[in-house]
Amino acid sequence: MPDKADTGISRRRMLRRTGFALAGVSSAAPSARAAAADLPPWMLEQGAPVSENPYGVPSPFEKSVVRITGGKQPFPTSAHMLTPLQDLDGIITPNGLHYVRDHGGTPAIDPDRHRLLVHGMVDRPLSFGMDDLTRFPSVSRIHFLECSGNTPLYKSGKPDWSVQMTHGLVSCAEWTGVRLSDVLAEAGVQPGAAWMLAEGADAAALTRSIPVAKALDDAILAYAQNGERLRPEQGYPLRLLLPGYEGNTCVKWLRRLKLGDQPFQTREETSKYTSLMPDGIARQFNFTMEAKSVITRPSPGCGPKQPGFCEISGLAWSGHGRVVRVEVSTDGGAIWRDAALQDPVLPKCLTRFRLPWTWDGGPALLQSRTTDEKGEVQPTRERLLAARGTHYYYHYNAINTWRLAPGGEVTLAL
Ligand SMILES: Nc1nc2c(c(=O)[nH]1)N[C@H]1C(S)=C(S)[C@@H](COP(=O)(O)O)O[C@H]1N2
Ligand SMILES: [Mo]
Repeated sequence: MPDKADTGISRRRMLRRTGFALAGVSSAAPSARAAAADLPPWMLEQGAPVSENPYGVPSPFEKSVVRITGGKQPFPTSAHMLTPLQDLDGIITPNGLHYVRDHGGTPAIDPDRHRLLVHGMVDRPLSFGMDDLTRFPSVSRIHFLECSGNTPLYKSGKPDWSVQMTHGLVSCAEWTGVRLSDVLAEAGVQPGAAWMLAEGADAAALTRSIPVAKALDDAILAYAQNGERLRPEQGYPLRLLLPGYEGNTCVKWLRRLKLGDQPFQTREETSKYTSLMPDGIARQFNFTMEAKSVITRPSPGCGPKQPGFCEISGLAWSGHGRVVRVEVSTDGGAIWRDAALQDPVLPKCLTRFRLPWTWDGGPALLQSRTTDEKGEVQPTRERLLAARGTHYYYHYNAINTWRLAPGGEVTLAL
């Protein structure tokens, strides 16, 4: 263990290296004794009784950390609310900040009256109440959820778009529920059943066809999120969670699963959520979210205040599995350096990356590029557009560029 003097020197040296002016701080501050006597007002009276807030809320000083909407919707209940990625640390999205995408508003469902029907190509059609479902063994897993419409940058984007605007339709939570494979085993999936229809109990009755192989692999019927029951916006009391699959397949307010031998060709997989290729052919069933990353700090609205030490931090994820590498460039892609991946690094989960950097005060182009365990490397925008054209709308996963100007202002660059 280093002695006191050693620690002091190395700490001072570290602060000098990273650009913090230690001397400036101590000369402006009062002496230690005066500071101790100069008690802040919140030490001079009792604090508020916690019973005033039986369900806690964030500090009023954090009131700007909220979801925002990305723009006007054709219908008020067809809404989306974006996660403030620039304000969050680690990988977990607090429940009140999880992104929301509703096609027909958020229904108010009484859990005692909610049922899940399992029927179609099964030996025993079954109807479950919430109490029946929670009797199955539970599983808890941390996974990201991303809307396939996240990052709408195929055609264009505005320089002042924040990371919340460009990437805020991704969030990450610890989901608890029961294995769908356990519930399907109870009903008995018949041979030849290759697809499963999943239907929501909202006014939109959002409905999608899912390959049975995915349902039997890692699908969860989730009833809890970060330790508490799902929020109404996230599908209370029950949602389907398909790790790594596009958000719209993770049907909220789940009321029905029907097994069949072919896809059901619902609105959400014919008119919507298909991908128009440059040759004019629309591709259906693009389920898996590809390797993607973004720098969350610095980002628009959160530029460095002065030259010197500036940690570059962000998030990386892939629907194929684990993130194995994140590289960061500060010069628009000429030189790449490996960022540190912060534990835990889990499959189909957000991964926090960090790179220590000293900003010289000059212009910079900040980019991150991830590689997943399947070997998929996040493409440049040029490569993505060459492959998909500009009629494509969903699954934009190109390398993102933030332009840092000498004053410290950060803007989106395409
Ligand atoms: N029943 C139902 N399920 C739904 C939706 C919906 O509108 N109704 N929206 C889908 C879409 S498009 C996405 S991206 C995810 C969003 O989940 P979240 O609102 O919990 O973030 O839920 C999906 N499941
Ligand atoms: Mo979505």
